[in-house]
Amino acid sequence: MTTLSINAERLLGRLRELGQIGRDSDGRLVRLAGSDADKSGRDAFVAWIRNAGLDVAVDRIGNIFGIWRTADSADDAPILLGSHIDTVIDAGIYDGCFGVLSGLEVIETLKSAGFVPARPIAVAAFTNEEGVRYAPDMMGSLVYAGGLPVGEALATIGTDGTVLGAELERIGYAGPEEPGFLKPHAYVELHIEQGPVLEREGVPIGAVENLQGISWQRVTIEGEANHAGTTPMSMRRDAGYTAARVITFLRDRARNANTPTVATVGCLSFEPNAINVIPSRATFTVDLRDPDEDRLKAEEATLAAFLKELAAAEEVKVSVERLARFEPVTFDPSIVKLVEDAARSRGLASKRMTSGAGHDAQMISRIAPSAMIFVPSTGGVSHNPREHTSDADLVAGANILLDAVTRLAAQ
Ligand code: HGY
Ligand code: MN
Ligand code: MN
Repeated sequence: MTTLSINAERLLGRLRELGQIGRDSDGRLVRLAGSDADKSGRDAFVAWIRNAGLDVAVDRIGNIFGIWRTADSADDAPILLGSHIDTVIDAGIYDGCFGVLSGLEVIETLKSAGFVPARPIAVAAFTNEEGVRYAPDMMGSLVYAGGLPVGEALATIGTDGTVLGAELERIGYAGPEEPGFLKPHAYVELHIEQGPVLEREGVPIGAVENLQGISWQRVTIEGEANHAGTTPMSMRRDAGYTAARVITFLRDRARNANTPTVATVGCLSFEPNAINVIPSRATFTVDLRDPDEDRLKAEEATLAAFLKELAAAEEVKVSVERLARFEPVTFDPSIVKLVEDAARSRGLASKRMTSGAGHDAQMISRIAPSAMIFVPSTGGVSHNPREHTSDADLVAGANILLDAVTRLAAQ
C-alpha cells in the first residue's frame, strides 16, 4: 500500500493565510480570545471545515469542531485532533494553528483517498488556550474536559474588564452544544515544540510523553505613594522596590536550582506610575512550572514565605490571587509508542520528551487517551513573531499525525 501523504501546499498555504488574520496596526499578530481578530480566525477555520464537507459544531464555551462522520460509524466515539487558534500578543503563526490545520488536513487527505474510518474523526479549535486575556489558559479544553463549569468560565472577567461569555456572544461563537458532547476515543495534538531540544539534537519528531505542572498567580503589593525627592529611603513603603525584589528572587532561585523549574514574571504594572512618585501599588503575574508536582508545590510555598517576609520588612501589604493551577500530566503510552512507530516507518528519528508548554492535550487527557507530536522550533523561539519551523519539518509532522490517525482509526 503506497504511503499516503498530506497535501503540503494546502496545509502550508492555510497556515500562512491564517497567520495574516488578526494583525494589529503595527502588523503584530494578536488574536486574543473573544476578540474581533479571534472571530476572523474562527470564521476562516469554519469556512475551511465546511468546504471539507465536515459537520460543524460549536459548544457553549466556543470550542469549534469539524466532524467527519461516515454512515455506519456516525455515533461512535471519534478520534479527536486539534489545538487552538487564539494567540498571545505579537505571536508567531505556528503555535496552535499548526495542530488545528494539520488535523483538518489529515481528515481531508483521508477523505479524498477514499479511506473509510472505523469511527468518526474530528478536529477541534479550543477556545482561549493562551489565557492572555482571560485566565486560566487552556480554558476551552479545561471546560470541555469537565475541569471548570462552563458558567464559571463564561463569567470570567478579562484583563480589559470584558466578560468572556459576552464577547463570545458578540462574535457569534457562543454555541449550543454542551462542552463534552463528543467523548473522544483518543486525542492526538500536533504542535511546534516551542523549545530548543529537537533542533539541537537534529531530531524531526517529538513523541511527547508528559507535560509539566503550571502555577499562575497575580500578586498585588500595596505600599504608600510619597514624594520621590523628600521621602528618606528609611521611611518608604515602596511597592515598586518590593516587586523588584520578588522578580529577582524568583529568577535567581530558578536559575541556580539544578532542576527543570522555570519562573517567569510576564506582566508588571505600577500605580500611580509617575516618575516622581514612590509606587503605592505594584501588580505582577508569576508563572511557575515544573514536571514534578512536589517540587512545584515547594516552590509555591517558598514564594509565599518570601512574600510574607518582605511584607513585614517593607511594611507593605501583599495579596495573591490564583489564576491557574494544573498538575503535571502523563500521556497515553500506547499512543506515544504509536507516534514513535509511525516516525520509524517513515525513516524519521523521534525523541520522547516532556512538554514545557501547556497544551489542550493536558486537559483532554482527563477524558480520553491522549498524546502529542512535536516538530522542531527554529532557535527554540516561540511566543514571538520570529517563531519558525521549516516546511519540511511541518510536513513531516503532519504526515506522522496522518499515520497515527490511520492506525488509531483502524483499531
Ligand atoms: O502557557 C502556555 O504554556 C501555553 O502557551 N498556553
Ligand atoms: Mn499552543
Ligand atoms: Mn502558546
